[in-house]
Amino acid sequence: MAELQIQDARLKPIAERVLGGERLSFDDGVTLYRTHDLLAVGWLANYVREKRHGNVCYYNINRHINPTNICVAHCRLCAFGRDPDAPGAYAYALEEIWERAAQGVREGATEFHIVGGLHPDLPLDYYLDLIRGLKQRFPHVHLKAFTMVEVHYLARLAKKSIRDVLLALKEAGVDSLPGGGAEIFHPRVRKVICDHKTSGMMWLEIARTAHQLGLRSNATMLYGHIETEEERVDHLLQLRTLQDETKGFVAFIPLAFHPANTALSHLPGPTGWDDLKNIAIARLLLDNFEHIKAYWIMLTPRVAQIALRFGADDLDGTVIEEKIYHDAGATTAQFTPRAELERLIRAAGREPVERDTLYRPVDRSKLPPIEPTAANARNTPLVTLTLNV
Ligand code: V47
Repeated sequence: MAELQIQDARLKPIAERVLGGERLSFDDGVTLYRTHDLLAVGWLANYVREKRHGNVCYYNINRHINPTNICVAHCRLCAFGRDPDAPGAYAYALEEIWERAAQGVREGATEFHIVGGLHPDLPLDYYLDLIRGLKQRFPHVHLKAFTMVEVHYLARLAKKSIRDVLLALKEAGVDSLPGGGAEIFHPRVRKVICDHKTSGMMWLEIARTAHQLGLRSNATMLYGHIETEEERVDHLLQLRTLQDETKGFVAFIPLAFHPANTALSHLPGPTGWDDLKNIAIARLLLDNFEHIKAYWIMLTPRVAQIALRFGADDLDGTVIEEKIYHDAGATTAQFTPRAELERLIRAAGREPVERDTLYRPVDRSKLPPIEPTAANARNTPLVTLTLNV
């Protein structure tokens, strides 16, 4: 590995701690965010990344399913949620979700990533039936479903405890939870960007409960809006503390804010510099997280590829039909074929490994064959049924 060159002297003691395998502090985190010596920060993050994962870069074949975009939360950060009578509002019938899922399976999906709006009328049973139906039809596919925020809302609607809702979801077939809804934990920020949403404390408490019940989860941080550097570090260290306790987080995903079509559209959004900084600092502060994901949908494939030398070891998946960022003006594709993900990874000098949701290498010989025509089928329009519940 090339020698580390530090231009900002404040990074020297931090570099010594990283190279000595010591944990970084809150102040170290703030210094890392404040420095302009991005190459030194990236070098250190890459050092940690290569120590853990060598040259491997993971990706998966997955399909996003968003059962509904009807949402009562009205988060200012979001362009996806709609009022029930707003143009473009939808709630899929279960049959339609299963049909979309079948398409995903034909395309080789090993994971369904299922998140949606907080619908005022869809009962817990709709979600349990959705999951049971998927598990019954596609038992080999991992169901990564419902954020802590959705779990909280479902518990309130069903007048059940968080624990009981998580247990019911697990029993129905949920295998793990995605990392969304974390945003920035600090109440000052939440009050502005998502004031009606589950609090940061509650998000962490639901993650703790899920982990205690044997449901692993991811964690995210939404950056590039109104948050300060201190609030980012606080967010990361709260995740680190919980991970010390439960060891339940699988991967951390920094999410770049896309302002278009949101109530915060006057904000400029993060730059490429912020993107690489957030990947690298996550890798350095989250010493108890195994995986840092460069989510290409948010970062663009080009920045995500560079992130593979700044601390990230995963590009996420083929995705298919991403709605949340595309409603917020993302111009990336909604789908990247497996061959293209592998090409991006190889071009960055890394070795692609197809993984499942829990980062076990996928043995394709044990799975149904990927249909050669499936990539074209993604454009087949599906009839959207509106539910009356
Ligand atoms: O929680 C919403 C974010 C998240 C916007 O667990 C926005 O593997 C940017 O969590 N601009 C949902 N971001 C997505 C998510 C995720 C994605 C990929 C993988 C995983 C995983 C999780 O999207 C929300 C919110 O933080 N979001 N609106 C927006 N305008």
